[in-house]
Amino acid sequence: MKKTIQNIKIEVSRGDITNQPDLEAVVNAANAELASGGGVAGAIHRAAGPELYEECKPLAPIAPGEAVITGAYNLPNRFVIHCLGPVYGRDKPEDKLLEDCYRNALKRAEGKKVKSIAFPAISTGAFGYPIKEATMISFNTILAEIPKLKHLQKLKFVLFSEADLEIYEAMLAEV
Ligand code: AR6
Repeated sequence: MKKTIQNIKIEVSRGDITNQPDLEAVVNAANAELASGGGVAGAIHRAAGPELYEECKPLAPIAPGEAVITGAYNLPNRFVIHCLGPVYGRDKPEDKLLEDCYRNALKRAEGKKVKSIAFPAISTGAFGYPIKEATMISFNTILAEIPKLKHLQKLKFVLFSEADLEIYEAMLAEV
């Protein structure tokens, strides 16, 4: 599903964040050490290759809500933006920290004049954030940031499961 909002194409789609060749940057649902791991972080580090972690090491650790940008190495993109989402029930206030993730990721993208970006559903896997609440936060934050972005033309949410895709599609239909 696609929609254009204030000249930015917003798309929600089911897929793998490591297979987004048309997008300049992909966002990693990272861990504080910016290392490989499970879920998105594991997939991104495996696909990018060991050089990604070499670039990440001196930038770590990061705190919940923070984002850093690196090269993408063997991924078909130019940049990886690593965000540390909040662990639901532990990192407080979790809604504000998740907002910070999306806002800081977009700031890092803007800093490199990124024109297109893909986001996974940050914090909704291993970190346990309920998907509906997290989806609402991601949309609200992105919609609030859009007027400040001069370079971004396309933003895609890449969802791993059909159930998550349906929640994102319902949200995009509403805005
Ligand atoms: N492409 C797109 N989405 C994916 C992919 C993929 N390849 N793999 C998983 N998802 P998670 P978090 C979905 O756990 O909750 C890691 O171990 C997944 O189904 O990757 O922020 C790190 O090392 C879920 O909907 O991120 C951290 O320690 C969403 O992406 C920790 O997990 C996020 O799941 C971060 O936890």
